[in-house]
Amino acid sequence: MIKGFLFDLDGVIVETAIFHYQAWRRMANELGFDISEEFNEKLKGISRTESLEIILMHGGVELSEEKKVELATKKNEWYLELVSQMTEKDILEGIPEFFEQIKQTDIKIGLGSVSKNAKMILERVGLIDQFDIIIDGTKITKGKPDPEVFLKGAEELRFRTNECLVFEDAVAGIQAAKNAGMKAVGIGKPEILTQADVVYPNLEGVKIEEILNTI
Ligand code: B16
Ligand code: MG
Repeated sequence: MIKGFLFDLDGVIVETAIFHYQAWRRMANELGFDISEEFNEKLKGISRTESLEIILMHGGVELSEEKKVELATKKNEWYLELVSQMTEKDILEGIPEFFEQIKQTDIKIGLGSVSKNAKMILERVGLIDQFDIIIDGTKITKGKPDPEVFLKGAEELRFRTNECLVFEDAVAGIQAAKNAGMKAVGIGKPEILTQADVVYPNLEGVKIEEILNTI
């Protein structure tokens, strides 16, 4: 029986991927190359340091560890400037109604995000109080597709892994759920999220009962 829902943040609750992309693109441009929106797909659910490595490899740029720390810090400052404009209008379609539905059940709500900025973003958009537990980038050492983020989520909720259901928009995130032994609801396109147990474009109009009967 499913007792807990573990939500990814970026791409499921709020659309911060565009701000990550803009900040990484600015950094790449300063280094003399560009990154496409298609390339940005590969960075979804991937930690800041791992994303930087992937981008530098893509641009064929080799840098010292010191310079990498400097660039990751700069990118985060640009990202924070962009997200500081966010309001509750940036919450993705269907989320407030879906959370209302959850409140009518005994299901607990957890966050499973790789982002170190997750709490700040949830506060900005006024959703932080909806969560029973929060696992973010400050609590984990391995990014998705490693299952750590979701295993810690189950542990903090005090549920077994198979009692938790993950909501994810990233291929790496669905893999992390599977690696944790959990079923996963994909948010996005079925042709991309092939490992998800069920896929919806977003949670608008989706009934909890319908999900639980499908997976
Ligand atoms: P930060 P999620 C992930 O969030 C993003 O998808 C990914 O693009 C980002 O690099 C990562 O968080 C780290 O974010 O730089 O804020 O610590 O999808 O796991 O909610
Ligand atoms: Mg995501």
